[in-house]
Amino acid sequence: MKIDKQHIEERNQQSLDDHLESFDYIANRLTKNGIEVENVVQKLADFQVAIPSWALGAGGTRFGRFGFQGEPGTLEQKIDDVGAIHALTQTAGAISLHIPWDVPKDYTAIKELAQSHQISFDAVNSNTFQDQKNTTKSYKFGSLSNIDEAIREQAVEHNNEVIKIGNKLGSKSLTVWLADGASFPGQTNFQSALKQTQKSLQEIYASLPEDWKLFIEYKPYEPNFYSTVIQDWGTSFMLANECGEKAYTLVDLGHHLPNTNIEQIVSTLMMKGKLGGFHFNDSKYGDDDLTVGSVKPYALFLIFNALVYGMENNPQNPYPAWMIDASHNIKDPLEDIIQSLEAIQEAYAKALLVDQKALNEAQQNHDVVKCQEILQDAHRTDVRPLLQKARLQNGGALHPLKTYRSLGIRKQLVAERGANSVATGL
Ligand code: LRH
Ligand code: MN
Ligand code: MN
Repeated sequence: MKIDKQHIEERNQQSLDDHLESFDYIANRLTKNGIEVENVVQKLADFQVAIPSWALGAGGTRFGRFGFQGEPGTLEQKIDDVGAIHALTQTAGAISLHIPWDVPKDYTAIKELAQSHQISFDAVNSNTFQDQKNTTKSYKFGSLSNIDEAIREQAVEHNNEVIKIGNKLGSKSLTVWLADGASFPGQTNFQSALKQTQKSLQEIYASLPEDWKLFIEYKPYEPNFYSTVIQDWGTSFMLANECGEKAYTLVDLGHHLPNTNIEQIVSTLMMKGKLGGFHFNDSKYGDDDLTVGSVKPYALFLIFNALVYGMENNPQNPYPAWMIDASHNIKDPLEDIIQSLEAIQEAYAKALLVDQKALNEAQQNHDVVKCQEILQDAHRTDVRPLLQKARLQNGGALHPLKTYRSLGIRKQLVAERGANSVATGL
């Protein structure tokens, strides 16, 4: 399945006048305020977010899963889905694979297919939170932290294998997320679990190719409910430092206890040059993996404000790897991802509008009201015409979601794949 560029252009023509009118209005207003609009649009056009292979099908909960018709049943189909999203949004130029859910059979063919969609391979993710068919040891009581050396070795070996697979595809980073922890007090010894994890990560780090990065993800709870070995950014940061300069912390928005100040975490990590990757989603309670920006768009804006500041002021921090990490229980996954991309771009655009100089001055003067006004003024600006302009510039759709629907993409996918196809993953 491939979307014809011509069809996108035809749809764009229908609303081009409306777009130009609204773009002119906002561009004039921003220019008057000293914003270089072209510059903002270019930054938006360049901003690319990886799509995880597991977000293309229906996720489900432990209470059940409601499949979505036309789900991608193979890696090829997953790449096609990302290709469709990218064609419409021009913002999803990469896919992130989870191993062993997505082991390619024919590497050359897979790479060619991705190339034909202008998609690259972002971070590869290892999986030691589920037992695999071809393994003999169980991860029920942990993987990299396990007290049993043979289990740790199996988990390290799996990560090494994932690096090899990623290397053949052109990936440049490995993301490790561990479910390791304890569900009951006394179940594990905190110190030995952490020590073993550090040792195992150092072993994986030793197999990392020169130009690769290791991303260490943290999460406070789930699936273990009493403790998680890598529970917070501090633990991840410490482990990254123990591994070496190619190891970084990965921030997943859903992996924080309620009301955590994530923008402050972002700032600290960037100041220390250790923010490597980012997983976008939104949540009401925990790791809900909801559509980005659907619950707390202002919090997302504040996080982007910290990211923009870091990207402009912290050359010690590499350009972060962006990814959506979402799961869809009741929506068409592709529509959900399109909504997420729009929310990410919106928050980024608004953060780019923040008058950093004025904010700094207001901070120096302890003018708290002005500080808040500066942030809210940027946040209240309707930046959607800027997003449209960036997409138009790259050959995408002015209105990705409307175009997705009017082109009947889901119908085409169902016709091609059937109503009962099931995506591998969560
Ligand atoms: C864990 C997580 C991690 C996994 C993905 C499937 O909650 O965020 O990134 O790889 O979900
Ligand atoms: Mn994640
Ligand atoms: Mn998660």
